[in-house]
Amino acid sequence: MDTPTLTILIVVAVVLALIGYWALRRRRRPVTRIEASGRLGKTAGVLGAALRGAWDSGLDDSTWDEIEEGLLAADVGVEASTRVVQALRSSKPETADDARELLAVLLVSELDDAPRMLHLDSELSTVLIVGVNGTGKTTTVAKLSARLKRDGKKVLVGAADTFRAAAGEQLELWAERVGVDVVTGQEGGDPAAVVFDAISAARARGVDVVLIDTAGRLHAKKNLMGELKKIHRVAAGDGEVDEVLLVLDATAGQNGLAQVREFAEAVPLSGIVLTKLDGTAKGGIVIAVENQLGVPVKFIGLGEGVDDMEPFDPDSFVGALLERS
Ligand SMILES: Nc1nc2c(ncn2[C@@H]2O[C@H](COP(=O)(O)OP(=O)(O)O)[C@@H](O)[C@H]2O)c(=O)[nH]1
Ligand SMILES: [Mg+2]
Repeated sequence: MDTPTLTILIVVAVVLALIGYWALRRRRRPVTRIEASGRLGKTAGVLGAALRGAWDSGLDDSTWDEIEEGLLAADVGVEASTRVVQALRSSKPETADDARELLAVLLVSELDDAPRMLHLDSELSTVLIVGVNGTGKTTTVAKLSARLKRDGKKVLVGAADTFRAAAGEQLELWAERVGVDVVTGQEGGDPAAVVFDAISAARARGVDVVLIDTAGRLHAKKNLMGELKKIHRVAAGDGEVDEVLLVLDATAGQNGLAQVREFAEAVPLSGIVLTKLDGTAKGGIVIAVENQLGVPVKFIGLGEGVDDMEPFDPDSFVGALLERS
């Protein structure tokens, strides 16, 4: 064999090997795997269980109705559920296994493909945590600071929920437990002033990331939104706020979604932290949230402890929903 032929053969062999390796890797990412499934609590396997009857009776009209009902019951939302079932149906899968695999693909494709990591590239990065009272903002600040600290970042938290003294104390307690600096204000004081102080302190101490906890009382809505805008302005300084994360309680379902539209109008959201997924069987809300707010879910809350938060991964999450117990 002459040299050019040999070269071509080697190149072809390498390309084939690469394609094979790639295909194997794709196959090895089974949609039914999730490390977090144990922690997802009631949500894990919720669709798998609801749909067991649908698959087992063979694929006919009632199957598609049952799937749609299952998706709606899991809080996926009407629009996305209809879209997914229509696509599934019109693709005419021949076996229940094919249909289940396609359902997973369709559900994942309903989710945002925007990057889900935090963008904290500034010399001093600022993260604003906003959302309705009781959704888990303060806990999320604690969880995020623990995670960032683990990544080697120097973190400072600012308690800009000055509405209740207890809110500042709660954050102080967390900060102490996690081992990060905290700046608090006077009860009833101007929250934007706390933000200013927190950022000044962070700059002076060579901090990498400042996390700002805010108040979320909805009964003073107008006031709250004005306050948030001011907080955002102060946090941005001459630049921009690196991340504005909306904390949303998964157990509040579609109602919770309706409540947060005003937040999205008041400040430019960059991500969502969906909390309390351990306490609901309606994990499909992730899909409704992204569909309706157009902002990626970056983290999911899976408990009250400081380590009970994970980055959101669409493949493994959908896999866990569809798990068959
Ligand atoms: N089960 C569960 N509880 C959570 C989660 N996140 C927060 N909580 C609880 O929800 C309650 C309100 O949390 P908090 O951080 O004070 O909410 P905030 O008012 O938005 O600051 C507390 O009892 C938290 O322990 C979560 O992911 N799972
Ligand atoms: Mg709070």
